[in-house]
Amino acid sequence: MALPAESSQRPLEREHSLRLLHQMLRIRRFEEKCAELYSAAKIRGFLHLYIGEEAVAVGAMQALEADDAIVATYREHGHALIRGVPATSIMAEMYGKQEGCSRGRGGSMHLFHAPSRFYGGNAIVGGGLPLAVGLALSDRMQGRSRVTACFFGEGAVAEGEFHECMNLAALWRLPVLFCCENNLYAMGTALKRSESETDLCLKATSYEMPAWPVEGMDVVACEEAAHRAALAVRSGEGPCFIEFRTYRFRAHSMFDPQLYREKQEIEEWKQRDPISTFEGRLREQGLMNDDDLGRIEDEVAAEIAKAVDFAEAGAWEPVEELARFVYSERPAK
Ligand SMILES: Cc1ncc(C[n+]2csc(CCOP(=O)(O)OP(=O)(O)O)c2C)c(N)n1
Ligand SMILES: [Mg+2]
Repeated sequence: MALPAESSQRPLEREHSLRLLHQMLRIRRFEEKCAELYSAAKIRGFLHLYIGEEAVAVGAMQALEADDAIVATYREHGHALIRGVPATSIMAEMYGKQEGCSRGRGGSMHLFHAPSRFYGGNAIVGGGLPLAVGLALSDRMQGRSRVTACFFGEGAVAEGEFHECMNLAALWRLPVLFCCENNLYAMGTALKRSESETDLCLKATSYEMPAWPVEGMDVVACEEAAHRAALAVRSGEGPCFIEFRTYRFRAHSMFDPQLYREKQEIEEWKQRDPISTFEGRLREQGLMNDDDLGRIEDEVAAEIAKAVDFAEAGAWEPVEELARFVYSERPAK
């Protein structure tokens, strides 16, 4: 029997709670804008939205320090934003402009920003896990007290890489915080159709790694779990695994008729929207009023408008530069 997901009953503090709400709204509004720009053919290629899952990235990232590293999947716009990658350079990347954080060469699925230690944006399912283990190994060998947070979907547990990474990270007690975003589907495949054992924590525990499930629609529960896990990882106890139980409200990507799930199921999960439920909780506790929410929405709207203007004004990389970086450049002598 899978464990019940941890939720949070802790009393909330106003300033911090408003910051959490602000962060979740930044992701939601940024991605709503991306969907609109995709329809207008301003953004091309693939686009995977995180809408519905915002509490996971926002909550989990609260436990990370500036020096820690992050590895994410192709559903990573929110993680990049919260990590501090400027919205302007993310939007320019979505447009394919050279001012983008990956010089317009990566697009939506390959956001990358070394100054924030944000190592992608990885399109290959499970592909981020070995990167995270390698980053953590390098920290361990150089005696640095850092955490690498690795976000991945539950679809990755079907990959051999997942098991190799769990094993090595646990065997060598590497400082990795494995953040599994279990939204129940890998494209159109429900977890229960592809896994003989659907208890993901049990898989991690079989590698002798502490693992527990968390209510992924509750930003405070996500934050508490991440703090607890990051503390253990940072203090040298080895890796931890958190299963964030969440749900994506939109299609897998922009082309997906969603024939694999019932509309009613989507509607039921929307009742647990991490943003509106948190807003409700704050209002109930007298921690937020209409003015607060209006101010936050205005700030978010201004940030996104600036990002779009920046991307619009950006330049395409000149054709002569296209082969640049195929080989590394020698530093000037
Ligand atoms: C190795 C590999 N196999 C298949 C794909 C095609 N693919 C893209 S997304 C995806 C589903 C992944 O689902 P999950 O890990 O649960 O993440 P989610 O999209 O739900 O966030 C698949 C199979 C891929 N990108 N990489
Ligand atoms: Mg999934």
